[in-house]
Amino acid sequence: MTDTIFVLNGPNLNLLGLREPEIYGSTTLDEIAGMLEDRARDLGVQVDVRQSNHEGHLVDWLHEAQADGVKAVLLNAGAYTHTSIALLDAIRSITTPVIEVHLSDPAKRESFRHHSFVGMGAVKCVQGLGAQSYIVALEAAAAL
Ligand code: CA2
Repeated sequence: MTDTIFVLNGPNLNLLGLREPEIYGSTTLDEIAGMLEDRARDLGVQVDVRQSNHEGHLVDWLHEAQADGVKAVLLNAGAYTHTSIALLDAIRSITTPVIEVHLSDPAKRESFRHHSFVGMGAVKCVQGLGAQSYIVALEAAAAL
């Protein structure tokens, strides 16, 4: 059966392409989903792209990734990256590998973005490449 990769997106990422394009680019989340589906087809995997503004949904989806036996999770947890011990606990509670993704490079931004709880549990981080961060992360996930 074809391997599935979850692509989970956190708060405010539904606004991608509509606000702050100087930071996050002008590509919408739907367009990123389309780019991921195209690349996934070439890589022989399938993607399931989701977004929520609610921390608990992201926790539930991480548990679902384990229960469904998905190959890997790409996680752009948005600002929860920097605040959420619940997400770190969820990542640590599953054996599914999680790859952290960011459009911007948080290390080059405000100091409150420098710490990542997600990064404490993730196997890898891809950041600072705009929408391309997701593609590079998908390629890494498919190769796991
Ligand atoms: O660079 C990233 O991908 C971030 O995860 C984006 C988060 C930010 O809190 C992280 O530090 C880095 C913010 C996502 C907000 O998305 C928006 C999109 C369009 C307009 C406004 C916000």
